[in-house]
Amino acid sequence: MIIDAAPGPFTFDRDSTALVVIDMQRDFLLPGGFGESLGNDVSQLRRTIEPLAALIAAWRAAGLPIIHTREGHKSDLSDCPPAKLNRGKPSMRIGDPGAFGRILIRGEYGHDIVDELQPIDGEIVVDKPGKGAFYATDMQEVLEKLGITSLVVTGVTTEVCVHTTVREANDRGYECLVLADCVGSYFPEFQRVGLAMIAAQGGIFGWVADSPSVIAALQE
Ligand code: TIU
Repeated sequence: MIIDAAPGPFTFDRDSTALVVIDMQRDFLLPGGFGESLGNDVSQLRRTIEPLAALIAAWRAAGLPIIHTREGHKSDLSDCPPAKLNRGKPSMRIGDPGAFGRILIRGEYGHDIVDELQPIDGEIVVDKPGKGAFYATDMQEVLEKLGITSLVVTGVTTEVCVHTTVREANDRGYECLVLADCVGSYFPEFQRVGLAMIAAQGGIFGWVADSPSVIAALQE
């Protein structure tokens, strides 16, 4: 399949490409949740839900693999370094009781994926303690087992977990296409510049396109 992308066409095969959906979790996306408590405008992230739901439906219909990730920690926070726990001065911190359970703790309601994008049986969920999907996870093993060499990357947030994951993947030899309408940042300027950084310098660590062109290619 060939996708019209920046900085040029992105080519991928059905049998070696996975869709990666990063951290579409209630704690980041729901009004009243952790993300909003940090002073963020969650509508900047919520605009990705509808196009992502359409993309996931097309990806499922094509029978290709989907990997969802969730950022979060064990209930005793033993996998959360103090440098992460103490960062900034938020009104709520990781592990504190929030509107949707303890914030970013595995097993809590807020840690799980929003209703619209819930994984179905057979889809892989990678739980990660960091921003990147490769650090301290079995992501690479999962991809190798599936014979995956290309990733179509979506989710939140563009400049944090999406960027970190794409940079980690690029360094490991994966070709990454990031879909602009399916990734979101709380900050519009970071969204724009975050995407520009990926495709600059001849695609220094990836390609950027929109989901309708991927959906059209899947349906060819
Ligand atoms: N998933 C992800 O990006 N985690 C973050 O903490 N992002 C922020 O932008 N805060």
